Amino acid sequence: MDRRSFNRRLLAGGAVAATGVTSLSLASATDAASAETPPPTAPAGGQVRHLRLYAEKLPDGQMGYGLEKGKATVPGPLIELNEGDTLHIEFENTMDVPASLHVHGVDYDVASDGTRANRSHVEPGATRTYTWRTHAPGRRKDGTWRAGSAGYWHYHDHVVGTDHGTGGIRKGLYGPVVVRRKGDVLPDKQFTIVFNDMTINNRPGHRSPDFRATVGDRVEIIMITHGEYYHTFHMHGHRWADNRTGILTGPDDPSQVIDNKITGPADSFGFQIIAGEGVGAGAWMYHCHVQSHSDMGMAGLFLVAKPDGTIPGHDPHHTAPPPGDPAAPPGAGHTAH
Ligand SMILES: [Cu+2]
Repeated sequence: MDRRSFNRRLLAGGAVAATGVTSLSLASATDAASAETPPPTAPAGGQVRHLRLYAEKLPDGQMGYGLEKGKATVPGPLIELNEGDTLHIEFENTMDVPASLHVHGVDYDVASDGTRANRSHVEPGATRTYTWRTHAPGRRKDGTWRAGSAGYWHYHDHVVGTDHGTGGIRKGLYGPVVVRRKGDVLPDKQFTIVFNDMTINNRPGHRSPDFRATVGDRVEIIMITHGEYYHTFHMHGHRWADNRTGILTGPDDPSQVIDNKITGPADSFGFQIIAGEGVGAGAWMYHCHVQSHSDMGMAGLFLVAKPDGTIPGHDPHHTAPPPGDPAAPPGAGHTAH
């Protein structure tokens, strides 16, 4: 992937975080609609990349990461790498409390750990460069197999509130990381869903984000859990393989096919589905399947439209937040898509 498309995908991730939907697509609309042509795949890694990331206080009292000043979102921007890539992140803490950037899954020196324990946090107004490295799988000299970095990972603050970042995570300082292996199938659309305490993406109960796609789109879900509770992530009408990519590698892949997965704090996984495959367009629920949690509002909609844009049986006003609801940022409501 060249630098330009890398940046575009980063920005696409930001759009997902901000509005719960993105209209950007890697493949053309006809590719997405047919699912008959081979999808594009990830190239080999090995690039050195640079990124600026800001930690900011948001107007509603939450905190977020953003690629530009004043553009922080919850979740933070999607950061994508290919195995072998190195990413230097110039991280600026614009807040009035110390903060950090701590990542799961990739390789980093202790200076990029993002904790007070090794003084790799960032004081208010200061900047620090964090370096993440990734590697392809391979055989060690002792003959054992070393896993590659590819996977669905995440980053978060490790400093705000406590030395574990409990306050920062609670307020929204977290985001997704995807590391791909050469040949991994690339999606048309990507959505990040974070169960954080009893919220989805820090939205209050019954105001969870909806995600929108068209029948045939290859949709990637990046699912992360934070906070105090265990949850089960369930999607209606769609299934995935419980393996690294969520896609079966062939008829003999022994991975279990599931539509529900238990997930606890700091877990992350991802998968790709073909929107509406075998089931058609509609307002498909996704939710935590712990019954009291879904009853308290940990549920949203995967809105799969027909090619003409209509969603059978879906009344966009039925579940919309009340007018003037301060919990619904502009553009984030059910009817704003
Ligand atoms: Cu739950």
